[in-house]
Amino acid sequence: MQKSPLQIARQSYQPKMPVALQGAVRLSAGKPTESVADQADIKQLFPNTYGLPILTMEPSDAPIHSDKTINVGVILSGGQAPGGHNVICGLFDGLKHLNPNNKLYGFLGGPSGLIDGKYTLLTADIIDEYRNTGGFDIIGSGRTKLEETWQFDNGIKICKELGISAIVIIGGDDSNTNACVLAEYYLQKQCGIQVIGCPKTIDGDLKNEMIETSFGFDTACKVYSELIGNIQRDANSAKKYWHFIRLMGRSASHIALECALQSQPNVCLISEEVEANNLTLNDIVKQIVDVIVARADAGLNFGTVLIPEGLIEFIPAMRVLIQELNDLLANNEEFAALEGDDAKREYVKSALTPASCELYRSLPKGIARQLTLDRDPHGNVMVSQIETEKLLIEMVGKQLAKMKAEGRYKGKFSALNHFFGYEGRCAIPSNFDADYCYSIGIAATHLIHEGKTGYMALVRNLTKPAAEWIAGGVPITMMMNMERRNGKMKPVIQKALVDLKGKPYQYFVAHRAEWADANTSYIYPGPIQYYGPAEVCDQPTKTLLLEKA
Ligand code: FBP
Repeated sequence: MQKSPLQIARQSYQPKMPVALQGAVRLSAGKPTESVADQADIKQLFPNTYGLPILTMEPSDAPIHSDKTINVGVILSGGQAPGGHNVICGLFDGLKHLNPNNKLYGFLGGPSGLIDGKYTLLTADIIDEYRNTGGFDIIGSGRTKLEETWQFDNGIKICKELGISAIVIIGGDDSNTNACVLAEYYLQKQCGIQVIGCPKTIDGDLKNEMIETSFGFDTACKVYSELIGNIQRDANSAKKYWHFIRLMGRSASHIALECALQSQPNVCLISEEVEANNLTLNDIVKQIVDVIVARADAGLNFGTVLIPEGLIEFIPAMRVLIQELNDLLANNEEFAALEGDDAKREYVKSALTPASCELYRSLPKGIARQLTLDRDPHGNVMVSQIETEKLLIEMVGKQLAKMKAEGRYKGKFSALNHFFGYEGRCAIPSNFDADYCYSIGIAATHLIHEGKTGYMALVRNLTKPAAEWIAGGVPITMMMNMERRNGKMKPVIQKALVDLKGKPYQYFVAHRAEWADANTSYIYPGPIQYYGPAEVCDQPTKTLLLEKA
């Protein structure tokens, strides 16, 4: 495989680590924990893994070598996030330090690899090829849900064949929920298989009191912010385009908010705010139009608008429409068999409630069609395929044309659309993500070695230099609550949406008027730097810095 000079150089980058993880560790246990909500239900559903203490890793003088040999299986689950390979490298190195005879197997293509018994033995040669690289291609990823007993039992069978006594699941909130269910089931069955989770997702919504950030968020936001900065510089040079930029992130607006903090665009929409203020699509259009008109009055017919990809689901009326569509289209063979967009559109219109039907009919046909595309395995509409930026351009354009005819707008509106998502998910991990992920992998090894299960590996104190980071484990049940999924109440990890009382959002609110203003206050972050001064290369996200300030 041919490599770029940067790839070659990164292969020998040694991730920075907390002092506590640099040799043997000792676990110190805190008090018993409670789930974040619905304690009685979660306790009943997880009798063996509920209430476990938080664990902290401290340096120990004991020899690191252990006579016990362990075989571990690792799974990458869900969307790619920069740093996943380093979690696996940390796991591999951690296991080999404990005992060179320890083995690490990778289950192929995500959770389905465990169910179908598809795996590979990860050797030093393979691992070395993937150190500090982006992507999940070392073993592949997938979105199969691990939730059925027969799947868990297949897992036991393959683990017994390979002598695997621990499974590490690297995933987001849904995958770690499944990790917890699996840990509980394996304890009940007393089959001797531990399950450890690791916090992954570029979306940044797997965070809480103990998990400061999910890995991948840092790199992905830096990539998008670089691109936004480049576009802003172009906009400020040509002075003729409005750029509407949709950013990945499924539900929460953490990515859009972080990119706004890094690049200071003229407008950034925050879905959580839209929901809290019960805004309609027309309200949102008005917000954007007001900024465009004010800038046009100052002779500036250009600018940037950031749009979180989940926006559409946070507009209350749209949420109702999407929910009706989810219910209508779930396993609907009649709909699937219909030929052509028009027949499908008529079918949908005839089944919706009057209010949703009116909204559906008011949408541009392309967007309405995108709302009826296939759902993901969790039954969610795939927001990454809904071109909200085009919808907004069309609606804003119409409103401006109307205002022009009435003499209320004298500018020129020429808009371009962009969607940044896949560009950032497999980028070469920033130093932050490379270091953080490697430490997560090492921490997971120690949790396994100490016989723990139902825990998520954690590394915190992340705004301090890596040497001062604190490693440990948090019981996954602690992050859980009950939520309605597919019509049933289920135990799930609570998703972290943007906190409207939190410091990152408050900072944004305090500055957005000046960013919208005629005086351009763009920031151009430039590309991620891997070598150079720490203030350029090792900075965590603005979100993390503000949260910890
Ligand atoms: P995870 O939650 O699995 O980490 O995935 C996040 C994400 O990148 C979202 O931001 C996006 O909406 C979705 O995955 C896209 O999914 P897919 O990769 O299936 O197109």
